[in-house]
Amino acid sequence: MMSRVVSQAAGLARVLKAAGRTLTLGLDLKARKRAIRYHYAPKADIPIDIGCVEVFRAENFPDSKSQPWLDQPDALVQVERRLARRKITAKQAEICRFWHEHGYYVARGAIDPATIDATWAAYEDAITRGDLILSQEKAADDDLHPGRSLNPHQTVGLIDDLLKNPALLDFCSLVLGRKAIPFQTIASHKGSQQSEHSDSIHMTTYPLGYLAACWVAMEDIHVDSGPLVYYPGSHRWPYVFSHDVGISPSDFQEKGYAAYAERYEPAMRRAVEEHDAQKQHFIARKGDVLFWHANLVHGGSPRNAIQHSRKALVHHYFAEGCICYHDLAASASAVHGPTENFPVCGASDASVVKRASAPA
Ligand SMILES: O=C(O)CCC(=O)C(=O)O
Ligand SMILES: [Fe+2]
Repeated sequence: MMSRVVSQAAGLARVLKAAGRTLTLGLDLKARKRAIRYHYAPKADIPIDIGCVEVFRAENFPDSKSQPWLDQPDALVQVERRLARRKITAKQAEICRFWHEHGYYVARGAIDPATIDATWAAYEDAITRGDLILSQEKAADDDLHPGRSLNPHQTVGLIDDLLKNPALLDFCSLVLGRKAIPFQTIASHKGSQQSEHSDSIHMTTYPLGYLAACWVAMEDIHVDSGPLVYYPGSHRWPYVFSHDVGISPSDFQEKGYAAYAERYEPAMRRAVEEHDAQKQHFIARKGDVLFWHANLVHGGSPRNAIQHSRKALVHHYFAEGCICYHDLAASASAVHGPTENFPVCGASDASVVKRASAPA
């Protein structure tokens, strides 16, 4: 017990030394560690003190040029350099080139059918036991499939295992250029028919672009079930945030997702038209995985035949070390822990830019 405390203290001392800053008083040991780990975006060219951010909205962060490596103008040169130095394999180089150009990647048969079946059976068991309660979210009177479940990995161990599957984590770490941290899961029995969007308005990072997602087909996906759709290359379009479409934090507090449907969704439909973008449908076999970039525009296509299920698990991963927040709700992400555990504004070292954000 004593040696654990000593080694915890030694570990903390090392973290502090490396970070070169003093402790924030008033936090318990665990909270202090967490606060330090997520204190600011250390790789950002303009670091931010998370404790100074009053309103977590994209317009309140500086225009950092610290993009993920595959978003940088010389990404292809960097890929060749890493390949030549044997830091990545020929297959990884191919993935990286494709990601840079198109903002997504399809890994056929990435997860074996036995794992898929066992994971889905565990999910169904949790529903049958009443450990997970799904709302109906009926799309029509004859829609018999249940609605989605948010974060089922917190209840179902096998979903948590799949979220942390090394092949998925390694892929995301490769394309993000930093260690991928599992954040959120969504399980669905049926097509979402969700309007086109970029995940960056829901799961935002500072600096931008440090999110990756994947969609795991938990069965063979029928073409009429409302497959996932995506627009190759749309990750290069300008990011669209709440501020850009006139949604203020109070609009979202008062109207919730109605404000998003009124302003953001039409803006994204316009963007798709203006870019004359080519829509792709993810017609997957069980175990196929589609990975996408933080800003790739995607959604759920119409369910042409309501009787078809469309079983899937979606995972979202953040890159370690960035600030993660929900632009729409103007709130910090749960990966940082409770906001009351954030360091007080100004507790970081002197090189951190202190930026008090103006409430919108
Ligand atoms: O499954 C879908 O249809 C859409 C899922 C999605 O957009 C997401 O989880 O980010
Ligand atoms: Fe999404």
